[in-house]
Amino acid sequence: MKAFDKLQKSINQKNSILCIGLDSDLKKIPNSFEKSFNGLLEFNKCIIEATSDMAAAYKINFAFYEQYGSDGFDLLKQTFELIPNDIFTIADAKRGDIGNTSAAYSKAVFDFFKADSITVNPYMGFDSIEPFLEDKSNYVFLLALTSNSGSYDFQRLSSDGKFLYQHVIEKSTSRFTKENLGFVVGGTHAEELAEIRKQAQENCLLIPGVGAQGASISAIRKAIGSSLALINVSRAIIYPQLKGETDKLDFSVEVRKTASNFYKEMKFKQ
Ligand code: OMP
Repeated sequence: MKAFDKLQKSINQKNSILCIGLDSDLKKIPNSFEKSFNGLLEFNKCIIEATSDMAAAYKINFAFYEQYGSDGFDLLKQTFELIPNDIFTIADAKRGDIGNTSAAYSKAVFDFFKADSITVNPYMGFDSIEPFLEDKSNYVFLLALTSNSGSYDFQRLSSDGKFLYQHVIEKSTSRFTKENLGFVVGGTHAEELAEIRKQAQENCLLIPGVGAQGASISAIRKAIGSSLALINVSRAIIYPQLKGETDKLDFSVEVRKTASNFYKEMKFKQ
């Protein structure tokens, strides 16, 4: 099945645009989990089992796994395997390089990890993006306007009367189809989000920034209406506030409770 079809199916089946980010860090897992790679895998398993009926997608941030070298690489593979087959997956690897290097990155993400999609940095141009889409069933989220304060450093520089991120969207929507291309837009920029939604009406928007980075869900919802999008939440769901002595069951109950609160605000059809 094409990744784009799976994305739509996953959103429709769950009636959800909630994407849960597995930015899992050994230093931050609760004491009820062993401080080991097995413990970290169990932590991910608990989160997935507690939320898989609400999540339209899981985003796995490669950095949190790569920091552990070969153990992290194994963990990454095992984490992908824990995710039920019908749920859309995003390899948040932010790749992009000269053609043959991008082709190698693409093999790793789509053939080895079997992810449905990848985040790609567009800075090196179309020939750095195309290898990820050689197989037309893949899906790419291009960084457009990121959630961080550094997004003002380059992405908002203007040329020909437009910001750089607007050029990225305009040029890449005319080059690639909505079946293959989405954009990452930080929920912290709700005003620009509304304008980007108009510019790229049918591409899926991946919107991080809710929770730990403080973006407003209602402002995001107002900007995107009921269009195709995923709103990502990582830390605010996977590290819930636990009080006193707790066990794995308490963790899983709390993760579910927090995810349900986000889910209620992230129904696809409200
Ligand atoms: P939380 O702030 O903990 O919800 O995590 C946000 C997640 O989204 C992290 O995995 C970030 O790497 C990622 N992210 C951003 O925060 N901002 C962006 O502009 C883009 C991304 C991303 O591409 O996923």
